[in-house]
Amino acid sequence: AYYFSEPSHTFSEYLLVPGYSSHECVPQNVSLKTPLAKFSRGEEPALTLNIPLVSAIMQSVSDDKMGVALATEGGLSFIYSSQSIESQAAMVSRVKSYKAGFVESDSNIRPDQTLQDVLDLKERTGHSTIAVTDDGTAHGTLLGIVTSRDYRVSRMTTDQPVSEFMTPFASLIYAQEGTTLKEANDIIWENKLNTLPVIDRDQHLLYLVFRKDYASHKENPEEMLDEKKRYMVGAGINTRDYATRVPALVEAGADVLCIDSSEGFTEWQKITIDFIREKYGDTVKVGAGNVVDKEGFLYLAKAGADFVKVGIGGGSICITREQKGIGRGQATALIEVAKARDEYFEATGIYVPICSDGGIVYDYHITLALAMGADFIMLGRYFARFDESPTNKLNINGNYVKEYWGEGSNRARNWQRYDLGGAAKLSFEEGVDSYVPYAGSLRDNVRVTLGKVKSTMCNCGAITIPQLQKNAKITLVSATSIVEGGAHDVIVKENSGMK
Ligand code: MZP
Repeated sequence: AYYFSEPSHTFSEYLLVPGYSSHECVPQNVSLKTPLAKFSRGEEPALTLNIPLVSAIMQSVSDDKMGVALATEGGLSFIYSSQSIESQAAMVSRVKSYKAGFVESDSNIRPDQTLQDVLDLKERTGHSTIAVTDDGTAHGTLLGIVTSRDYRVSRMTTDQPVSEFMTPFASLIYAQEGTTLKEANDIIWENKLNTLPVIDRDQHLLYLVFRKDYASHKENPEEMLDEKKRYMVGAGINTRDYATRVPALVEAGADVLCIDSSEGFTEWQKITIDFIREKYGDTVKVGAGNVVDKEGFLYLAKAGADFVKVGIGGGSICITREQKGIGRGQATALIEVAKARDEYFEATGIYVPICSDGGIVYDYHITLALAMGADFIMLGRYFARFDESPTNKLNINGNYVKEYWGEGSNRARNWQRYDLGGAAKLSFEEGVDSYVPYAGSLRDNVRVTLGKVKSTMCNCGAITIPQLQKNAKITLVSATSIVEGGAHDVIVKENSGMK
């Protein structure tokens, strides 16, 4: 047998050591843009994510609702594959045909933020319209709209007739005072409008709602009534029925596929990738995995995977390590695979992004995973806690929880994920059925999480993910210093602090 010389470690055994932060190292300047599919040196990646988070290929996590919510924030869901081809393809096409809000998909800011904040946000996000709502969310009541045309908040209370404020392409449909951003957006979509005046009871104009890309289309308003914004979405596939599942998902509009398997260092994965390359060349992007060492990574990279997923046995609902005795501490697996990815890039000029899958417990684990070389992170438990996950919200002993179960549990019975050939069945469980604490909306949580990630990146002197990967200083911590890292030697008041 081969013995690894080091024990394998997990995220909680590491900390980041701060580096020098220049005055430009502020969270507002941080970009979390990251490649999703492989690219050659000097070229731009064909697919990128605006935030490095993807949701797990699981029944209890990634359906079309989750797909829309996460894509709105700049991430991506992989719609679960342990369902019929028809229903999975239908979920994909529902995300693709979602009537993405023109304004809803823009950034919203709170009323207490200054015009300069709005302008900074517009600059950073490239949005042509920023909505100001009373609670800073897409569901809040509109207070004003900042457009790229004149950079002013277009809230106006005036005695002048509405028509004086109408642009040549403005509609004759008005929304009443108190309309929420979401409602205004729905009216805009349903009526194929580009502008919606919102008026008070006396018909005075309160504000105009512009569709997001109004400015770029103002010379040719007809053009914008054929096209609509389409969210990116991924989909899981397996190494059994790919010959029929892949074409259906491609037809439904999936932007990227991923072979969903608990153990990816297998010929089945190569056969599946070969099928896709023969039928579609490089036009269909497909990730593979999961692996936990250099050998596994190289096998899948050479087989033509567009990205490689890392992690065996670290998922919160996973009992693979207990049942089969296979796996590896997630941090160690990631560090080795990231090194292999960099060496492969040096040798071939092809950068194959890697995804750290499973085992994220605290938000800082995300930052650590990025620093250790992950290009993006797949999370199950994290997303299962939100309103948008497909599972029931229950009240257990006075606390709200959501259900969350593994793909290898008897409930999901995703035998294809654990398939090693032979008769098709799930012969023993590798996952559990569980509850996770309910945590509210995806949007609010993702924003807090990414706020922490950006802040830590700045502490490490990095405003991009590649800079973090290059500059981060990471230390293993002793068991005693882990204790020192939490509140200690005090009596913590109830409800104080956070998980
Ligand atoms: P986590 O974010 O909940 O810690 O882990 C999610 C990951 O666990 C998934 O992306 C998948 O790789 C893995 N998973 C899903 N089901 C099982 C199982 O039943 C599992 N064992 O390990």
